[in-house]
Amino acid sequence: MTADAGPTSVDATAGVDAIADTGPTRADVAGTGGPTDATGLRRLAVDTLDANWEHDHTVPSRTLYPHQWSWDSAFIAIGLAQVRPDRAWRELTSLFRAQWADGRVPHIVFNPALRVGAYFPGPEMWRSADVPGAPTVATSGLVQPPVHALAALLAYRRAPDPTGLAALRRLYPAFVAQQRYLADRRDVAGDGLVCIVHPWESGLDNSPAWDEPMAAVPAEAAVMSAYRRHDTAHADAAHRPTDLDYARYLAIVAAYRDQGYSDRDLAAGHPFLVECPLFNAAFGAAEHALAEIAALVGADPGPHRARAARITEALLRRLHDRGAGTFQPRDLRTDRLVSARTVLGLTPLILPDLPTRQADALVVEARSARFGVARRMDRPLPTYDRTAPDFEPLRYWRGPSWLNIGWLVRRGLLAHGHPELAAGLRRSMIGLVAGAGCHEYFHPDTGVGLGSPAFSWTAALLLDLLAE
Ligand code: 9WN
Repeated sequence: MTADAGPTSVDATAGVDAIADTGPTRADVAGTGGPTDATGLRRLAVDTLDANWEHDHTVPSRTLYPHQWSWDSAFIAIGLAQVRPDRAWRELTSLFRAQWADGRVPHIVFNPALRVGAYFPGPEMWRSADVPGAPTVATSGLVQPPVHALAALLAYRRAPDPTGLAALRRLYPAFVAQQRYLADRRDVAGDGLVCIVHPWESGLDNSPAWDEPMAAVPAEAAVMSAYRRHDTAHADAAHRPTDLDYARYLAIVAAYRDQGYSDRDLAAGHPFLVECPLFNAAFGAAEHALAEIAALVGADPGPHRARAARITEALLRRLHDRGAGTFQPRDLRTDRLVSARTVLGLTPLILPDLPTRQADALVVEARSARFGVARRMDRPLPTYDRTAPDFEPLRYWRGPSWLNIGWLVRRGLLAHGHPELAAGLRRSMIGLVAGAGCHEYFHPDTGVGLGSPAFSWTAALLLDLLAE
């Protein structure tokens, strides 16, 4: 198959029970655009990952995102571990080769072989070469949720051989440095949580969660006339962030870059400072994973367990909204929790030490009409409260369903004793790909495929779901 040439769309969230519940048997998926059985789905996923493999990493999409992305590589490694374990380790190794001297893992590692303009904003905007401690290869200066240690642990569990153990040994100090960077340099409020300095760091770029903090970032949509956006040449502009969003994204990048990406004095004037529940849940989950990796590689798990407990405690203290029964981002510029109910709030469920009371409240939120998680889901999990007046079923992270988010929430449901809900979510996610192919995201009502039709983490996480 050719990259970005997957099937387009159609409804098929029902009828995958045979695949979802009993493994690789024929499923009765009526009138779909994707394969109809587990073997076909697995083939599609492997073909997608193979087509997107680029010398030492996997691009998220050949057209929209032709470089290496940080949290994509983590999700991708989880799937690769099943079918191409050597590539799973190369994926993580190439990403961490671009780690900065301060420990930050950049959210984009640019492929120097690609032409200028292959992605916007490219290396000319980030200018990482000007920063002492940045690697030789050009990168962005931002980070993304630290899901890499968890991914490495899960990859190793799928392929527990000497090569994997050697890779864990090599990567362990890099994961520790990644966590140390976040703990030491990004705890802007001094409360034990990580602060993100750009919506791109959340991975859910234009989530309604960022509307309040973004409204305070001074920028005019008109500045975009000076640039050529790459994304809208490959995807419908109505499904992407707006020009005003992009103008603000660029203004925040410029502010951070012009300080040399130094994290000193952020509180004094950086235009976007937010504590995100997903980012911090990943930060805590990383310490849990590192405790297990430490035990495997002969290091001390104790400090990781202690840090994990402190992160969960800080999340509860700072981001838990008791009235709403969910977690909300905190805007550090106003010191207030944002009010939009997004799927970000459900993700602390991945923390195994989240107390039962708060975990139960999250399950209530997940099952509510806002998110619709059920044993038999009639619609996929949306990224935003589907009852909200500004729910947008087509626009990126403002409604559509994404597999990485469903995959995280499903892990959380399993961790907190809800196997039937986890099974319902899994069936719904497999149904999305059976219906539309390995799309980047999906319409949260119809399951129609949106964005890139050959998206790597969809393929990788599908493999993981099929193997369960
Ligand atoms: C900006 C690569 C990345 C994902 C993000 C997703 C999107 C980039 C973009 O694509 O972001 O980083 O250009 O829109 O929001 O989660 O890592 O797949």
